[in-house]
Amino acid sequence: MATAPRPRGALIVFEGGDRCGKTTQCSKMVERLKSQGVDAVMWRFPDRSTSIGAAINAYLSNQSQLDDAVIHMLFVANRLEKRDEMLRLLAGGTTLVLDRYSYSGVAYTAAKGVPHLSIDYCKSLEVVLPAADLVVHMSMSAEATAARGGYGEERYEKVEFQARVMEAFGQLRDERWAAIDAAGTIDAIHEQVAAVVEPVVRRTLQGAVLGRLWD
Ligand code: NYM
Repeated sequence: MATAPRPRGALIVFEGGDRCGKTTQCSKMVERLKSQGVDAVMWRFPDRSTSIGAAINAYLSNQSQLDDAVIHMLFVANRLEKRDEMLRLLAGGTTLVLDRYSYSGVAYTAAKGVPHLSIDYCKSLEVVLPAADLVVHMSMSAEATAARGGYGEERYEKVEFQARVMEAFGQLRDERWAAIDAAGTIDAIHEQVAAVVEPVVRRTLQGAVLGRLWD
């Protein structure tokens, strides 16, 4: 008797402004899924471990200056260089939990207000990437994140800019988005996150089709 193909993994994306607690929530969610027997891994974008990622890191830590279009392309390339591995993992049944994805790419660049780097143009560069099954948007005001430890160390960590990033995220919101108030305790936020993530993971394992970004 032929064995049924292994169901694909879910693509779960966490988005939000700087210092909103995404990384903490991503890793807690992955641990929770694993404890339930779900094959899950966490990735971060930018992936600073590649040579493209090293150039991005130098820019973010103010060690280099780059044209806005160039740094945008580097962020895009940093995701595209991971595309094959993402598709392979998802097809093999691994659930990927991403700490940032293309939504950050579009929102942070759009927040710069450069006319030739519009939201639609930025979106068009990444249509070959897989769509998220769920975007968990950790929502917090720019003023509240600014009060958190370490704020201001990296480029973009300025209240006025972050407020524009929040606005741009608002324009990307669609039916796959779940907004979570990121201002509570770590455990309380985790419970809210789990309540939106777990049904999507279950649904995906039951055979939901993997889409393409922005379709
Ligand atoms: N960022 C992140 C972008 O500007 N474009 C992107 O495509 C991505 C993925 O890099 N300020 C910005 C958002 C953050 C910074 O910080 C990455 P962190 O703390 O590693 O998430």
